Amino acid sequence: MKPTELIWMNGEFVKWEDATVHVLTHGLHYGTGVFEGIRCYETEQGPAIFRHAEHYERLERSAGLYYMPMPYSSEELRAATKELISRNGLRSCYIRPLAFRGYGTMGLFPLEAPVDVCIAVWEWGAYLGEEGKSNGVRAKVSSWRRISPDSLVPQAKASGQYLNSILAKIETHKAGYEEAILLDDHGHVCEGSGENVFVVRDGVIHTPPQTASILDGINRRSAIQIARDLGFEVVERDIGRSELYLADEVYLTGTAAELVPVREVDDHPVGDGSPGEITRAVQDAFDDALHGRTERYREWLDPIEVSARIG
Ligand code: PPE
Repeated sequence: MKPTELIWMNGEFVKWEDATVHVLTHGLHYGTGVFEGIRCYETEQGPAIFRHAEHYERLERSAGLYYMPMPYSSEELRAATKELISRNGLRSCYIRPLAFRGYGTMGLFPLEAPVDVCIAVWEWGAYLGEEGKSNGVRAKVSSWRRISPDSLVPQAKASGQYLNSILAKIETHKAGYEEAILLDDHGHVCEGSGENVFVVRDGVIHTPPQTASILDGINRRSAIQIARDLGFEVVERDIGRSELYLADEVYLTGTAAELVPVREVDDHPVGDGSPGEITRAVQDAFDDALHGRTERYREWLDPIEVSARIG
């Protein structure tokens, strides 16, 4: 990764190389952290952050689900994010806020451990590759099931929960695929290792419902609205594994990945093995929304005002 100059840490702007923690940080041992992934895009109005407020609202909710009081409000964190992007001189970037149980107590009772918050920003290109974004990725259904709501909180974006995604990612990578699709504990299609999933059959777009242990993706919601605005029918329902093989089109959405077509699942070509028409239509409209090219979705972008911009 390419370092930037500054990182925001507990209210201060510190040098990238000085943003360090003690080895006995609680979150490092037990995964007691919550985080977000957000993107800032270069638009005609200058740099603008996509669905900024929604991401910080989800961070606060994730923290609450793990009984972690946030020492800063969402408004303070949004202001800090904008200032951080400006001070680093970035026009577009990935934004990673993290709140975690800090140094001071060990053991599984975390409520007395301090909560530290940091925000880092850096340039992050196509998560699943430029080639994947244009021509689609090859995916494999992982043997690892997505974390069940009996054991963890699928709707929380919590650090420790990502060990599940990481096992799935490693398994599929070693098998020679670019992305993992996880089933939920009932065997229904759930999501990618870091993306929500959409399946197109007979002109209708389907995506797993909230009850399928998904992360309630902000891009999932945006892509649903965009597809409906384009006139497509979008249905939230349980999806069987074999429907991935019989689908006309499959695509993934996420902040890091944006919208990525899937061209093969378990070595079965999806449709004719190249991104289909509906995927392309939604992907193009989604890309326009991200970059502020559509009036209708401009309210989803939070521009970095001139006053917050330095240099
Ligand atoms: N499911 C999971 C498990 C997930 O991690 C993400 C985002 C999504 C769905 C899509 O959510 P949203 O970004 O709100 O549309 N994954 C983040 C982390 C990726 C990483 O490698 O780190 C992201 O895309 O930023």
